[in-house]
Amino acid sequence: MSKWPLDQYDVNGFAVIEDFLTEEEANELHEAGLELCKNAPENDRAVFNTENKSSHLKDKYFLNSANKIHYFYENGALDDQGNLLVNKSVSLNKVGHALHALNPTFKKYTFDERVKNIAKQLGFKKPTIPQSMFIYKNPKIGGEVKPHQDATYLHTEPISITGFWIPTEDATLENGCLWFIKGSHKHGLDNRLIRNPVRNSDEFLVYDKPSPAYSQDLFVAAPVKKGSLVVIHGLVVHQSELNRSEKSRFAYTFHVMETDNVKYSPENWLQLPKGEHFPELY
Ligand SMILES: O=C(O)CCC(=O)C(=O)O
Repeated sequence: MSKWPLDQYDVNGFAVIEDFLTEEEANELHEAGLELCKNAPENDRAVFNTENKSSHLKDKYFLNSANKIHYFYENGALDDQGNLLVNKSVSLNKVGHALHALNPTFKKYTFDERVKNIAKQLGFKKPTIPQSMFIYKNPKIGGEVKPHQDATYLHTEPISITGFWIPTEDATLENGCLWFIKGSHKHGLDNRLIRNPVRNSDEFLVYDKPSPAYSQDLFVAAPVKKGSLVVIHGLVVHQSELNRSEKSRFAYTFHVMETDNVKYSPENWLQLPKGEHFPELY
């Protein structure tokens, strides 16, 4: 069992556990990400067609992905008809959001005993897994992830969302590692993304308050080796930069959430159809 740097997590809002996966295990996850890309269905790209009421279809494709494996492309990777403008191998931004439920390899690593042990040490009593993603951050095209707190997107009362982030290749300053504002999990939640209460609006999702302009001087880089686990507090502000390098930076990530005396917000974008439940971690 990996040593768990709980003190580091409490102080900084994130913790790095090196060698969480063996080299072979990280390679297996990496291969699973490559397979997703190879098998990405061509018809799903049609939702990105702007002549075809695209933004609505695109939003629905996103909103309906809680119990599916959906494919999201990099800006500039597709034309208006959904045709590829770049090589397929570098076209994807991410795949989500039910890899942990539907894909055997991602399921195996999400529900691994080592993950359960970390969750127990974090104090989770009845945790579930609401979502998972494979993030590609492909060479030259991999987009930035703007500064955010995960609880902005997956809100619970009280806050309980916790990210588990595992790169399947070394995450470096060059290829877009994570950056954090250390200790920012102590300043509270800045804003929320919610389903738009205004019916018939073109915008399905809206922020309840504008996102703050976090100073870039506050961020520290967290380069990590492949197979490391980065545990991310739901309130810590983090980001990743554009990948301008020649190397990809694949990562598998999922979120853990408490359900014991915790309410998952019905305003969150991620909702399962009635009668379905997020899978329990233990
Ligand atoms: O993988 C990345 O570059 C960013 C991931 C992230 O910020 C998140 O999943 O909350």
